[in-house]
Amino acid sequence: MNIASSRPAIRTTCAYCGVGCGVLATPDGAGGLTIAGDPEHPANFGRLCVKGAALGETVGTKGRLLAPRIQDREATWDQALDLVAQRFSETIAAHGPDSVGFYVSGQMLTEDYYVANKLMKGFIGSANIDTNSRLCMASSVAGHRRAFGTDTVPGLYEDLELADAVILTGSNLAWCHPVLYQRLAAAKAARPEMRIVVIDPRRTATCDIADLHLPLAPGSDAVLFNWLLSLSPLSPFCAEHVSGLDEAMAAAGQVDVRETGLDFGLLRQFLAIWQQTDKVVTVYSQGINQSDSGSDKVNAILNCHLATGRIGRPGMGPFSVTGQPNAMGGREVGGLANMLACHLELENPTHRAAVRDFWAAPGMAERPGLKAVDMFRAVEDGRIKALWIICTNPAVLMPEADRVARAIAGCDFVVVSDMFATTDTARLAHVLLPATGWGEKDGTVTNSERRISRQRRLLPPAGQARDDWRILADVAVRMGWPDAFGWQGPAEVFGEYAALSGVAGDLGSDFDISAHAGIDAAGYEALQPFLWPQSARRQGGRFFGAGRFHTPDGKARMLAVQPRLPEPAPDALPFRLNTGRIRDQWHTMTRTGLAPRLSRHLAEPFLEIHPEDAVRLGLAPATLAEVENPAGRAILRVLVTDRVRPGHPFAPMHWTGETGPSGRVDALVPGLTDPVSGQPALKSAAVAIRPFAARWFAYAVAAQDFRPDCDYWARATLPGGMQTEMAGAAMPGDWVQWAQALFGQSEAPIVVQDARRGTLRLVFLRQGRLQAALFVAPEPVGLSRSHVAAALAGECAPTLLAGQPGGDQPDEGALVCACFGVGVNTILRGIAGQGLMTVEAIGAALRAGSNCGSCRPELRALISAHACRVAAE
Ligand SMILES: Nc1nc2c(c(=O)[nH]1)N[C@H]1C(S)=C(S)[C@@H](COP(=O)(O)OP(=O)(O)OC[C@H]3O[C@@H](n4cnc5c(=O)[nH]c(N)nc54)[C@H](O)[C@@H]3O)O[C@H]1N2
Ligand SMILES: Nc1nc2c(c(=O)[nH]1)N[C@H]1C(S)=C(S)[C@@H](COP(=O)(O)OP(=O)(O)OC[C@H]3O[C@@H](n4cnc5c(=O)[nH]c(N)nc54)[C@H](O)[C@@H]3O)O[C@H]1N2
Ligand code: SF4
Ligand SMILES: [Mo]
Repeated sequence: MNIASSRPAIRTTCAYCGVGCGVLATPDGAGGLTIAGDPEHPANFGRLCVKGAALGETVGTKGRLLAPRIQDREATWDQALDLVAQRFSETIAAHGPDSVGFYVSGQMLTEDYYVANKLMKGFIGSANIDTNSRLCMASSVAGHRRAFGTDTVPGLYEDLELADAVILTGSNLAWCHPVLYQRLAAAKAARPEMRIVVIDPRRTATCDIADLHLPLAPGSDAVLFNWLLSLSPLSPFCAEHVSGLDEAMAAAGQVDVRETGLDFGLLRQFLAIWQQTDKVVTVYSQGINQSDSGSDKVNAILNCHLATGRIGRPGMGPFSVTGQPNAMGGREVGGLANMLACHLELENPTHRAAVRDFWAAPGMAERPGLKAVDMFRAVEDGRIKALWIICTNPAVLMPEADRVARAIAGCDFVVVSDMFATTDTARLAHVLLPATGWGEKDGTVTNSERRISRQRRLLPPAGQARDDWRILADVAVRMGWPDAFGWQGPAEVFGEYAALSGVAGDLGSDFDISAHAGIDAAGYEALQPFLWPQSARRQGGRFFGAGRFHTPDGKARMLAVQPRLPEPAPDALPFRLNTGRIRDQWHTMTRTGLAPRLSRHLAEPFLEIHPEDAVRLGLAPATLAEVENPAGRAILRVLVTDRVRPGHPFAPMHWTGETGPSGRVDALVPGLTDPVSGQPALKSAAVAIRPFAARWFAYAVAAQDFRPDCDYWARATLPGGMQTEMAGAAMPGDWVQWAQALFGQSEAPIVVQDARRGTLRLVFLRQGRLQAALFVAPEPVGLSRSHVAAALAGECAPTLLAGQPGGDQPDEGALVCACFGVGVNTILRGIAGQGLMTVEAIGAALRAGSNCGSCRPELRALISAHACRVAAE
């Protein structure tokens, strides 16, 4: 037996999405990890998606912030912590508690979150702590609280499997919650009579398993669900346990369903499914939440489930899926500016007093703090003078991102805690604090079905990095509160939190995990995944099935929803830009960007645009589009596809100043928010689009990091180096000099020029090994990326300058299966040449799709595209 395999696997939880998959991680003793799905974890039963499977490739010290920095100079922890405590204390003394703010994240562990919240709301005495969950879950929280009296997700993952119909609206589950999608797909395969409906203006990969896709007009969900409500079968549950039916029905009866733009055939099919199926789960996510009427959309959905009594029983219920690994934990712990811990309410004096007494808090916040968008406005106009940003990258992913970046840059004192040194936000900090990341810290997270699981430490911290909870506590101690922040480890923090939840439980809160109050280190170490609540009163399970809600009269409330459609696009900005995620990247890619295989699926920022729009605008495939509005500008690669509706293009959100400065789409998103939840409308920026007049396009690879200076560029990690796509409106005077400067090379390159075609190829070699290569053309560069990229990792083949593989090396094309590195061309050859006409046949012959399954929708699409072509011939 070798040493690696003799090490025991450690049970932990994935770093990424809200599915919260259990992971078995085996440290190799040299800083590496072997990753497998935990067969015993109830979220995933052993499955992982490609991001989870690649976790081992994202740990280590590359790019990490290894020591504290003050004004770009390395500092000791004592210097940095003293300075942070001093500046916050001075600012509070001079300008009051509301002159400081914390902007935190649903990727913090519960223990980190608890400490941040306690410090701000109980000791500093302000509620100016808000979280990126404001951009993510706030409308769901508001909708839940209005309908149920508390922010509680009623159901469990198994309800998706037990349902006879699953409606997914504003959710691209296949890419964003892949393991939950796989569970649903498996249930559908076992029971093909189960109906799946996808409601999304885009035809996403999720539609692959759908019986029905409703490509509704963007923003018209409340019209659709009101219409559904007006034709819903009413249940005795509703008569007994729900108030507000008449008002909600009256409002629902007024809608004109034609505003959804859906044809009546589709609507009739949808209605039939809804009317004839009792066991229905409605899953919703950012296509609902991220809207200036997101809360009302949530309530329009909840209304339908309350009217029909389809809630809190097996196989039925509304199901808001959370995005970040601890988005749910953050809601429980009171991370939002208008909440206290354990679902207690900041505006409720009894709740406030209970928390104040429990904490022995000297300065309990009395009123809600600023919500994310307003918080950065307060930073901009100087009301907030000291800001601490933890575990989030607002200079990229807040709406009006350029304005937010300017506000941060203009703030008197900015502290950023991050794992990485060079994020767009970290670059704006006065003090940079190195945080431990996934695999280096201990704590808990709560997933979308309210299951609390441990994340466990697997590796030593990178450099001097420290855990977020500890950094926060160390600052609190220095601000004068040693007793309240004197924990020895995260187990003590969790134990205190669980004890507070008992107090909340006594006040009637549903969030009560007091069974774990005062847990000791051994108990914390051994903690198994569990569903809350866990108290003497109640253990786990679904909520609301018995019809008891957290309202004064115990009834759920239906709301009269008046749908608000997006304002018509102004003539000058005729397109509505939809934004969201891609399969293999996580947000600003600080971690997923490190794994070469995750960059091969989609390696640059793009604009999916309908063929009619593309023709009208003169946008050719693979060229560049300039997208603009008064807030900002972006340049994106054109991807012509009828998956999107005319007038409603889509762009991914992942690129940053570090990875593709012209691809920061939030520069285009205005700071328009939902009046109830404060959640911004991130899916509908009004923009103008035109071709970007590029005079040259280029593709480059290099063994060393390089950062181009041109109008458009986007880079991605390769095995043994990196690649960049580039383009410019102005021609460099001398390409050789330009390339030498770009790659930091002093030697002369080998140059091959084709004057007739206007192409240029430059290669820098050292001792037979490829250092860098640049391929320039007047149109989008057509060459085998995978072939050139492979030359970096291995011997430089003589065919490199041709940019195409030799006869013995077929070109893989764009990567489809990231687990086994199978490209689109290999798959197409398998389909056309070997007759592999099912996903299973492709898996058996080529291995593609046979591991994590994330690419199975794409495999199916390739098969059906081939079948269509054959049928048309
Ligand atoms: N691969 C990957 N997975 C992730 C993440 C990631 O970065 N990468 N991030 C995680 C996080 S934090 C979150 S919040 C979740 C988000 O998960 P999702 O919400 O599923 O993802 P999005 O791509 O933001 O948007 C979902 C869909 O909403 C659609 N949409 C836009 N406008 C409308 C509309 O008016 N009505 C309807 N019905 N649909 C509309 C979009 O076309 C899009 O397909 O994903 C999580 N999982
Ligand atoms: N246009 C548009 N914009 C969006 C969205 C959209 O759909 N469209 N979605 C919104 C949503 S739902 C979300 S959730 C946000 C996400 O937006 P962000 O949270 O801002 O994005 P991330 O890239 O995940 O930023 C997390 C940062 O924390 C760092 N980090 C990771 N682990 C740790 C840790 O343990 N401690 C510390 N201190 N740092 C750590 C990472 O390196 C990274 O820099 O984006 C929002 N913005
Ligand atoms: S679905 Fe993928 S990203 Fe989400 S928790 Fe599971 S393995 Fe991680
Ligand atoms: Mo999110």
